[in-house]
Amino acid sequence: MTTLRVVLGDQCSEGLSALDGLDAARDVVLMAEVRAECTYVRHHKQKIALVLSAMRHFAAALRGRGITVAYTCLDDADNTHSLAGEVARAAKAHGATRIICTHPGEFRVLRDMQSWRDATGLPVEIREDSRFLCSLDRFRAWAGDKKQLRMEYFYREMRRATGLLMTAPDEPAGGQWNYDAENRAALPAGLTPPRPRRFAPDAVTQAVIALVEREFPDHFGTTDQFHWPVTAEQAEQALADFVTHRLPRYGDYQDAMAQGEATLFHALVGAALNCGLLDPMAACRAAEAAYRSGHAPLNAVEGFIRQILGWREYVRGLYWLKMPAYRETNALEAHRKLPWLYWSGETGMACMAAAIRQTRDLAYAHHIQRLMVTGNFALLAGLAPAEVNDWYMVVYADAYEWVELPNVQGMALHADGGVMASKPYAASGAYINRMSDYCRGCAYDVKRPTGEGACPFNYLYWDFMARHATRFAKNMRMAMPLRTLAKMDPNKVATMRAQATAFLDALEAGAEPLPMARRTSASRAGRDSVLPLPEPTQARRRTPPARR
Ligand code: FAD
Ligand code: DLZ
Ligand code: SF4
Repeated sequence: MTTLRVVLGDQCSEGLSALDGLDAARDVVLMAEVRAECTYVRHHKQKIALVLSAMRHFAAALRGRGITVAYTCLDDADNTHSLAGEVARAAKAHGATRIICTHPGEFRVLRDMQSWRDATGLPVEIREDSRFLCSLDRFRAWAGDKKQLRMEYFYREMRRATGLLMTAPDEPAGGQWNYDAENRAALPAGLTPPRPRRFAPDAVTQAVIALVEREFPDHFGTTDQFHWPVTAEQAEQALADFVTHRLPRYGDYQDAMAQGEATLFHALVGAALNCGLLDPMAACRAAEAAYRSGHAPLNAVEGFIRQILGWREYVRGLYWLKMPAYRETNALEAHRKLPWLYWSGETGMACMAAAIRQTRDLAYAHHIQRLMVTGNFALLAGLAPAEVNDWYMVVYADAYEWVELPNVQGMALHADGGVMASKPYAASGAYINRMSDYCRGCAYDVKRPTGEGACPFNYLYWDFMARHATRFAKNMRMAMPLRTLAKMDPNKVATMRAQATAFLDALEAGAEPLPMARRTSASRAGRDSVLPLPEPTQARRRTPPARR
C-alpha cells in the first residue's frame, strides 16, 4: 500500500495537507519540474528559478527527514514535462495504490488533478489547502447570496475569527478596524528606506539559474539580481528583517513611490508566501507582536495584517467563487492591444519606465506601482483584460492566478464590473505626482492636461471618464469626477479625447509621440528618468508573450 503524495512547486510547506499522515516507511513524495508549468505563461526567469530552487531545497529537507522523494529535474531525459505525465510515471514506478494531493492555486491545475484518476486508474484525494486562513467553504458561506462582496467586512470577520489585533471579541485594537486614512504620505526628501535583506544564490540556486538561462532564454526579465529567499529559514529571516527595519513605517509610506526605490517600506514577502515558504499566520503574528511590544505603531501593523488576513484571503476566496467565468469578464469592453512598452520599458513616461524596468530586473514592483501606474495606464487606455492579465502573470515572482487575476481583472481594470471593488482605481497624473517624484524627471508635463508635452495620464483619464460617463452615472463614488467632467468646456474634452486616441494609436504602432522639447532634468535620484523612443527591437520579434 504505497501512497503517492504530490507536492507542487508552490506547495513547499512543511505543514502541507498532502503530507498529513505520511508514512515514511511506505509512502513516496513526488515533486516534478515540468516544462508545462514553466511555460503555460512565459514566467519571468526569476520566478522559475525561485520555484525550482525552492522545490529542490524542500525535497532535500524532506529527504533529510527520512522521506522518500521521487524528484524529476527539468533536464531529466525521461521527463514527460507535464504534471499528469509525471504523476502517472511515478505511480507506476513506485506501485502506488492511491494519490494524495493538496488543492492547487489555479483552476487549470485543479482540472488537471481531477483527470489524474482516469490517467492512473488510482483514487485521487484532493485535500483542502490549510495554509490559507479562510477555507473555501467558509468563504462561500460568508459570500452567501450577498449582492455586494466587500473586503472590509470579510476582513472584520477574519479579525474576529483569529483574534488578531483584537482587545475583546468585538473590539479592534485602538477602537478602529482600519487605519488606511493615515497611510497615504509621500516619501519626504531625505528619508532613505532601509535596504531589504538579500539572499545571495547558493549552489542549488546558481545551478537552477543556469538551467533557466539555458532552457528559457527568451523569457522576460534578468536573473542578475536574483535575491529571493529559497528556503523556509531564509523566508523567516526576510520577514524578521522587514518587521525590524521597515514595518514601523510601512503604514505611513504604503502608497508612496520614489525613483530608484524599488521596495520603500514594503515587506517583499509575497513570493515566499505564495510558494509556501512563509506561513501567513506567522507573518501576521510577528507584526502583531511588534505592535504589542511598542516596536511598530498600530497604523503600520493593522495595514500589514489587513493585506494578508484581509486582501490575500479575500482575493483567493473570490477567485474560487467566481472561476472560470471571472477570467472572461470585460465589463468596460476594453479591447486595445498591450503596447510594446510594457515589455521594453522604453517610454518617455518616467513612472511607467521606472515600474517596468524595475519589474524586469527584480520581478517585483510594489502595490501602488502595480495598481496606480501600470494598472491605471491599462485601465485608462482600455487595454484588453486578457492581454493585461498575461503580462501580470508573466512579470512578477509572486504571480499565481488565484491572486493575480482578482487584482488585475477586479481591482486594476474593473473588468468584473465591480465585484471586487466599488469603483475603478482611475487616476490622472496629479495622483502620481502627489505620491512620487517621477514627474520631476519626466519627458511629459504633469501640469498640462492636453496639447504638446501634456502628461498622457491626464488626457487618458478624462477620455476614460467621458467614455464611461453613462455607465458610472449612478455610482456615488464616481460622482465628483463626473461632475467635473460635466462642467468642462466640451471643446476641451473633445481635444483631450482626440489626443488620447492619437497617443494610443501611435503606441499601438510602436512609436510613442514624445514631446518636441524633451525635458531631461534628472529626478531626485537621477536614475532611469527618460528613456529613448521604442525601437522595433530584436526582442519584439523574439518574445511573443502569449499564454499557451
Ligand atoms: P506588501 O505591500 O508588503 O504586503 C504584504 C503582503 O500582503 C503581500 O506580500 C501579499 O501577500 C499581501 N497583499 C498585499 N496586497 C494584496 C492584494 N491586493 N492581494 C493579495 N494579497 C495582497 N500579489 C501577489 O501575491 N501576486 C500577484 O500576482 C499580484 N498581482 C497584482 C496585480 C495588480 C494589478 C495589483 C494591483 C496587485 C497585485 N498583487 C499581487 C498584490 C500586491 O501588489 C502584492 O501582493 C505585493 O505588491 C507584494 O509585495 P510585498 O510582499 O512587498 O507586499
Ligand atoms: C510556477 C511553477 C513553475 C515555474 N514550475 C513548476 C514545476 O516545474 N513543477 C511544479 O510542480 N510546479 C511549478 N510551478 C507551480 C505551479 O505552476 C503551481 O502549482 C500552479 O500554478 C498552481 O498554483
Ligand atoms: Fe507619469 Fe505623467 Fe508624471 Fe510623466 S508626468 S511621470 S507620465 S504621471
